[in-house]
Amino acid sequence: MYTTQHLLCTIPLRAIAILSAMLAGGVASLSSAQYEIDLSLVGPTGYVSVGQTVDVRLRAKSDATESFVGQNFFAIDCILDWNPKDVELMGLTTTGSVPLMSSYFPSPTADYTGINELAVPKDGDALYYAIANFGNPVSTTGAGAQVVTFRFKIKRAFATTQISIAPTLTIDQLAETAVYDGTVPGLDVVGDLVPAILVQEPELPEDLDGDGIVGAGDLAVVLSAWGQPGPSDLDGNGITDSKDLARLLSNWGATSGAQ
Ligand SMILES: [Ca+2]
Ligand SMILES: [Ca+2]
Ligand SMILES: [Ca+2]
Repeated sequence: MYTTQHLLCTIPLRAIAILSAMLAGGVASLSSAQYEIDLSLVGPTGYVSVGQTVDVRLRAKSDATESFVGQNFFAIDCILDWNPKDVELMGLTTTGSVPLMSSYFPSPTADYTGINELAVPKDGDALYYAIANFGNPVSTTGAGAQVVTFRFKIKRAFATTQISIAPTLTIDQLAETAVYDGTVPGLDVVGDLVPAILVQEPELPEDLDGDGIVGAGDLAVVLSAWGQPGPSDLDGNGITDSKDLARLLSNWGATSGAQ
């Protein structure tokens, strides 16, 4: 009969995490885990532009409100989902991230789910694995932990595009986004999945209603948002005011390719 120690010596760590998760299925209600770990993709706060390479950080944060308790993770399986016409996945970097034993896209030959069709997947979905150093799970309390940074290149013009984390995906076999805690048997403690939204500067910012021409519809938007922040704050001084009205009037009748 195999002892636990024997198993640890002969089974890859990845398999231990999966085995632990399988074992957890029957005893989840007995677990002491109280908190989930939310995964967020965090992109640039400003506008992106065609040809630019942007960093999208994967962050893991315990949903505990107190900073002195929370949840650790031992391993993360993360399914990325994006529009391959809008952006191209270029790879990942661990610079600035928490220390991990492994942080990678499983190679196409090792990825039994079939999600990773290339070493750096290009078709709009990718499977990423993070594994903590053995015996040293990662704390996600307080501000949370930066797990890894994905690099994307902006391929074409768009208003917005979303890079998200899919809860599940089936190509060859069912894959699930999961966060394994460090306990034995391990539990999946994944919580909310938060996407990154990339935004490009509009070709014609004064066309607030998006009909392709600066006109009465846009004037109505400015007047209805008077004194407030938002897209109608064209000069970015924090409120919609006479400066924005002047800018709109000076572009009256201008058209964009959207018309
Ligand atoms: Ca893929
Ligand atoms: Ca308009
Ligand atoms: Ca303004």
